[in-house]
Amino acid sequence: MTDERITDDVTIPGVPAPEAPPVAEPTEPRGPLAPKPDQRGPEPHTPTGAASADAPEAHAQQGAFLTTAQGTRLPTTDHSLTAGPRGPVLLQDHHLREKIMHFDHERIPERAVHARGAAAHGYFEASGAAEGITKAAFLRAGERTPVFVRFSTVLGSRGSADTARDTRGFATKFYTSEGVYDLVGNNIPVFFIQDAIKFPDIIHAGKPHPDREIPQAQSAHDTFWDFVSLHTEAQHHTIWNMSDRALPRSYRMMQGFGVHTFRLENTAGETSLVKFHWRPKLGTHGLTWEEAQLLGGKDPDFHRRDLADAIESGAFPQWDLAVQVMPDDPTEMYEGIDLLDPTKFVPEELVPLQVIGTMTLDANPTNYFAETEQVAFHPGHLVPGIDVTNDSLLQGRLFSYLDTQLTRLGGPNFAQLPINRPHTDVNDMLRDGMHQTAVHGGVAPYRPNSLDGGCPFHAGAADGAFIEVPAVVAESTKQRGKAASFDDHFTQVRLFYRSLTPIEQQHVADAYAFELGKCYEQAVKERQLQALANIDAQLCAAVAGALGLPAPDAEIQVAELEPSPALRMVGQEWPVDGRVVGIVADDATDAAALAAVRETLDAASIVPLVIAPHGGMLGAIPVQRTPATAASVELDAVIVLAASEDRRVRQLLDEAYRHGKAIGIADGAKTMRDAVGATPDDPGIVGGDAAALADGILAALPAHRAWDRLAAVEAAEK
Ligand code: HDD
Repeated sequence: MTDERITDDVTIPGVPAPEAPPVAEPTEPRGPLAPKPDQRGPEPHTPTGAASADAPEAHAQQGAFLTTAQGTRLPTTDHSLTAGPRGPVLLQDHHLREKIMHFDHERIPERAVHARGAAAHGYFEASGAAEGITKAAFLRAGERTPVFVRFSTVLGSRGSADTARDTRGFATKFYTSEGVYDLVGNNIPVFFIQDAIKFPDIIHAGKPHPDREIPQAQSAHDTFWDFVSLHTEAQHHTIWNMSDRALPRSYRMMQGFGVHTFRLENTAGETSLVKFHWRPKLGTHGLTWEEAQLLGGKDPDFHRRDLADAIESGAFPQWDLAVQVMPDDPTEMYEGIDLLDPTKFVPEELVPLQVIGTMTLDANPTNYFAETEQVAFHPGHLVPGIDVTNDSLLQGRLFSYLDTQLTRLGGPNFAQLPINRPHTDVNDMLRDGMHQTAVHGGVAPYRPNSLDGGCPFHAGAADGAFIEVPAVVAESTKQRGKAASFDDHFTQVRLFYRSLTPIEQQHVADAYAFELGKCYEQAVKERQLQALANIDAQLCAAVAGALGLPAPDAEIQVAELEPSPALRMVGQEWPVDGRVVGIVADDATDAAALAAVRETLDAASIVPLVIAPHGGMLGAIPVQRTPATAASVELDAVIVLAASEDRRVRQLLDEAYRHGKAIGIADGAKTMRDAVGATPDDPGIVGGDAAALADGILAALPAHRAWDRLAAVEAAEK
């Protein structure tokens, strides 16, 4: 047989084939590239329980030659087997059928919620401060535990935009020596509903309308507001969603909360009620609503790109893990707050945070599907020393997270997927089932047995067994309904709103006005205005005014609490690592000045992006963006070294000005300042030589924005 039937060149009948260009492709078989150090996955689990990076499953592909799934080498993968050069395709083409069959089944169902996410590997280091409240081994002083963290949006599909106004998931898998512990939290400390039985309902209301499947990844529609105005327990979570917390600047600049109260137990058997908090070292920062909307089009991958880029460049994001510790008494209340009600939080001023360790994310996933998509979290993945409480939202979750994986991951063996495997011995007596990959030895997967040497044995407390805290369950009557302490749906909502700074309050009012302005149903808008009247009369008046509707009076008395400054995102200064600063320059820009600005920013761990009229180089300095590819929304600040007549560059500067970003304008580029209506006295506007510009930007960035300018611009634009 010759290879006459196979041609790699497309030719036109009757026209001689052109001379083949020199071949640039590799011609010699090569082995697979060695994985880079940052491409490490969780260590594969060997039969002995020891981790080995050399195990075959560490590298999914081996050998230099293309093969079938059965390992048979292939001569080509570009041509089906046909009867003659122009004839029909033969059914016997085993390679074609295998390839297409596999492709046809590449997709799995996306998560019912939190479908869009991005993840990273890292480690958690315990300070030991938690030893007094929990016996969990991974929280002992000096313990270092591998982690995998997945951040997500809740409502959107897998392909939706990162910057939608939404709650963010913050799920952490700790591969501890005592088994996997999952802390499956959000970036908002309260939840929409008090009971898991309503979860399908709130999600049905938030997801796109079932007839036209719009809007995607948004709460600005009738069914969402219908639900939250009818189930007023949802008002608390909703006002957090209307705040800038629902528009994070970055996953790296986002808090995380365990939401529920957990019961911790120490080695002496003493228990306490605990709330978990992740505190980002870079502070908590938001986008403006306009930035978020622009990014939805310009860079829908903004958050996942930011996370991956930061880790790849070595700017490893870090969070402190902190706890609020409340006494475990039979009331399960603290200062009037029902600790079993997930629509309530405990203000930090009431119970201060105590840091118990630090998490660092230092490696990007090697393969999105294998890791980020297939990771399966579950609030019931617990380790000794951390137990659940009777929070009925949490109790329902304990069912849902296992159950959902049966559809999503196709069977009960998802714990064997590399990303989900514990980094410790597994001896579980679970057998068979779809996608079983283990070859279990022995004949007696039951106990006690006399045929496999009695193994596995029961563990006692001394062997690190997970033994439920013997919390007393009061003898009671079966019922459907909640305690009276769950009835207050407004006090903490008012507390949240009244704790914010004026500009944060303004953004909340603007968000309600936008979202309700997208609703069609008058009754829904009016019902939500009634809820706002109960929260704050001024907030209600502002939103009602924007909607052109009368502001109702409050219909209930809501208690006034001392504001909680910890709820504010504005007013502090934070490290600026990994921030992005655009530098507008051109061929006439002084090369030394440009180099000096870049170096100063680089030394402060800031990413400088040179924006020039053309790609390539400005002298010795590479250009990263042109007017066609630059966008204000990917920048935290701008330095203008060269005036530009380009409409797109001026628009970039105009947006940066309007969004309150720090702007440095060189003396020679003052026309740009005038073009966007800025004055030298505006907050966050810096002038001077190159050194002064870079220093000025470094001084302005820790506050995140020039808040006074932003407030003035937003007020003027109304
Ligand atoms: Fe949930 C996924 C967080 C209530 C049912 N949830 C999911 C994820 C996060 C949360 C971060 C994504 C995990 C990942 O990245 O794979 N969920 C929460 C928080 C809640 C909460 C903080 C309240 C405090 N969830 C909740 C309830 C139910 C669910 C009450 C059902 C009764 N959640 C699910 C789910 C998901 C999920 C359907 C979808 C995919 C998955 O679990 O693995 O089972």
